[in-house]
Amino acid sequence: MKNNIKTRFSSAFEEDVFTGLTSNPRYLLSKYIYDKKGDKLFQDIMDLPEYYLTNCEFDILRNHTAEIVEKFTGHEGFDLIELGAGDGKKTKLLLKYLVDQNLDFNYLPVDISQNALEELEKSLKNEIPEVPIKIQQGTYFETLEKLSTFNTRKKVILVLGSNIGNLLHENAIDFLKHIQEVMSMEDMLFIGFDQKKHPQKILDAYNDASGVTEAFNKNLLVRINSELGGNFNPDQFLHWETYNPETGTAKSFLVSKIDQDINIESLDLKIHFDPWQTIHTEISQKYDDAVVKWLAEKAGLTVADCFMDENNYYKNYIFTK
Ligand code: AVI
Repeated sequence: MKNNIKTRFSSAFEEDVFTGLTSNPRYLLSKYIYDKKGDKLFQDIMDLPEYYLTNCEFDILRNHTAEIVEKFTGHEGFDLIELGAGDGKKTKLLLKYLVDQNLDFNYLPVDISQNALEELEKSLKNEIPEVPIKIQQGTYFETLEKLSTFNTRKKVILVLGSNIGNLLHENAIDFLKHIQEVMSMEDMLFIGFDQKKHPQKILDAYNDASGVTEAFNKNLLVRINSELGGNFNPDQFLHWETYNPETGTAKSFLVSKIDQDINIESLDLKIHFDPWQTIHTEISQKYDDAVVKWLAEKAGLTVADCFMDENNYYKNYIFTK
């Protein structure tokens, strides 16, 4: 039986879509939002007035550059390893300062996409050509392991953008544990956590007036249509955001507006939606100091420092071993 199921799928995407859409309640994994179109929509989200996270983190890095960099520097220089660098807009602030101060460092952005890394390298060569960049194509943990085997220099690992918020606590602890395992006593993790705040502010950030986040969420359906032969009509689904101020969890859903049948050819799957039946698509967790401390300690790490924006909307923490 298990083997039969295995041979049905030719990719993890197929298998995960099948599992999610045949579960009760239905779900799709948010990591699949990010194809070329999803990456572009996320870039657009980061420019939205409602999406405060980017500006807050930018302000923290701009207003505390010297204090932050002071913590980074080691006896023999350091390697700045960024997990999920994106377009590097915020990191460039730090890089510019490091170059201006003539500090001994290498910048090692890690990404699964060679293309994204080459774009980043190209833009850095134009904007701050003095940055010693060594792009690292691969998965986060394989690359971190490789880097710690060959290198004994201090590692400063950057995880910006509250990316950890897309993980359930259990998975966030695993993620931090993996990082902890490759850290030496001198190394540090500099990581962003979006904070609990007025619930309306959070709801607005994930349900913007111009509909970019709606398109981002619905890109899951668009992708299933184009890659797996699905016949979803995204207009027949509502983008719906909830925020639970007690747990700090923002959740995105797609809600069927009508009674409808969906066919996904390459999965040989037909599913029916009753009106208002849901697909859960993403969590964006919000934190407070106590929860961040708990996560760090569960992963064998200590909170060594913390920097925040003037509204306390967002915080970057330094974790050490
Ligand atoms: C990438 N991640 C941290 C974003 C977030 O805030 O959860 C993804 C996102 N989803 C909707 N808007 C932005």
